[in-house]
Amino acid sequence: MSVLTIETTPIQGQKPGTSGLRKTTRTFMGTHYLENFVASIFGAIGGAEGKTFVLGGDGRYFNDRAVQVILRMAAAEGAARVIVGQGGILSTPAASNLIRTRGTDGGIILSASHNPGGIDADFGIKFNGPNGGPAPESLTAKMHDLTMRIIGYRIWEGADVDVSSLGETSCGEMTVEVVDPVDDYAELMEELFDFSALKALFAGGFTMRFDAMHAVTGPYATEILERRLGAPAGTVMNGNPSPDFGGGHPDPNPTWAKELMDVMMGSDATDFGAASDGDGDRNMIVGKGAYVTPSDSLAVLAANATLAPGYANGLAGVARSMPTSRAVDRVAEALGIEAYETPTGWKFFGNLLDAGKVTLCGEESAGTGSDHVREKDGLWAVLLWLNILAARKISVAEIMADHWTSYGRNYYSRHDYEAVETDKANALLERLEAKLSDLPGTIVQGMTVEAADQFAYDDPVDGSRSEGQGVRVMFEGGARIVFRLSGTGTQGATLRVYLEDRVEGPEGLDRPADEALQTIVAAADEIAQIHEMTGRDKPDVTT
Ligand code: VG1
Ligand code: CO
Repeated sequence: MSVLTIETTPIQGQKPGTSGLRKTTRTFMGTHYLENFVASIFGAIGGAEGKTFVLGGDGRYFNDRAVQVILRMAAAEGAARVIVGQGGILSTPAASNLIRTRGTDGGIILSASHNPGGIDADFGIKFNGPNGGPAPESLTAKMHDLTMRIIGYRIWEGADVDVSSLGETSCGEMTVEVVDPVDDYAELMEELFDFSALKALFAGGFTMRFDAMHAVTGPYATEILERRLGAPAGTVMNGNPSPDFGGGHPDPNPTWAKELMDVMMGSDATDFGAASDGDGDRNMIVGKGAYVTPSDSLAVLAANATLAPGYANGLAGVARSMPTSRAVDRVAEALGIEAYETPTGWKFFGNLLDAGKVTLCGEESAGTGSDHVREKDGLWAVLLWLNILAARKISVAEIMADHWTSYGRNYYSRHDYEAVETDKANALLERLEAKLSDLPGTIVQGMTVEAADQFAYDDPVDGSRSEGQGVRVMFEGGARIVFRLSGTGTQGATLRVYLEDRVEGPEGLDRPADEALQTIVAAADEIAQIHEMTGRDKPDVTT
């Protein structure tokens, strides 16, 4: 048994996007594909020698093989120890937590998150640093640069490592420690939330459904909701993870979590409904007959966070990604705390969290989280909602109505045009950028454009600048449209159009969102000529 040096050549396109490197599973299974990227991760962080890493993934097809390759490459590079979730499984927030609590040099997470899994679907890999958060752009750029120059990589030649039993084993001279994927994470949740109040809530007959969508949160939700909090068996639905997520699309939104939506909008609705995605970092919140948009959820959590023990001392500040609605800004204003606006992707929250500038963060794409880890966290959001419901003893619909009465409402929707030809999508955005300076002052669908720009972010902590993060068109009165291209897709381009309108109240706070946003939708098409430029009549997914 020995370390082998394998010759390789650069593979085009190994450029991490919004959240790591995401490609079709077959692409990852291609010769040297995974290996080249892993070698470039190790290269970008200055080598693996003597270091300790966390390793795990969402259990999708190829997770098990990738774990074996990465263990053998880490061993060949001289890593001291790799902490692996049993069976190669770790949810993204649980991996972030382990990186932090064990003080490791970082971790490798295998997931394409909300993208479908299977041999004909998607796979992904990302590196998180010692703070538990996704590698910043400067580091992912270094990885990409190394993939363009790679000539070889090292790998330990040996049998597969048994990651199915807890405890220590080895791979070459490297220690492999197999841990329970759920334990440490569940402990952390017990520290943040009032578990005795939550137990009492369920004991009092409160009902909920948690849709794990056949993905990684199944075991986490079953342990926490059913075992530790005493929710009845069956509270967790689709709780058995499978490598292709039961053939579904593990994206918790009304389109893909239709099974749960049907329950919650029907006569058998429970008091509370929630779902999470492939790797457990997203959440969908729905009450009896009341869907909560992620942007509103973030605002409600910020307004009520002090009801949970972990946040009883108040929030340092909040942050949201630029396309996320500005509902949370109103809460921050009322609380007298700072609200930061960052580009899309959790990696931009890391510095703000590390510097203690913010406590809660969120994105319109169903991601919410706090400074307890450095990733968004699906179950955490569900538990914070439960904690709030237990304390306030009113329904989700009542919480929303009360929130809008206090802060006004930001009607919000996102329209996705998927697998658009890349040329057409680029042309649409280029055309839009070219006319940005002419837009202010013009009237579109009866609304006056106040400002229009291409969003750039200057990180207040490290001074780095990220440009080209999406086109914003702001109207007088608080409406806004954002256009950007997805950085997580694997087929063509996905155009995301984010639509927002602001109503101060007290009138007009309880309209259906699609109806309330009709003018904004028409304005978006008029400004970007989506129909002409893409040939699409309507979006593929509306959330
Ligand atoms: C999408 C979302 C973004 C999220 C990212 C990763 O990115 O819009 O808010 O951070 O997915 O989420 P994009 O570039 O496709 O718009 V996850 O749960 O897929 O890691
Ligand atoms: Co995810």
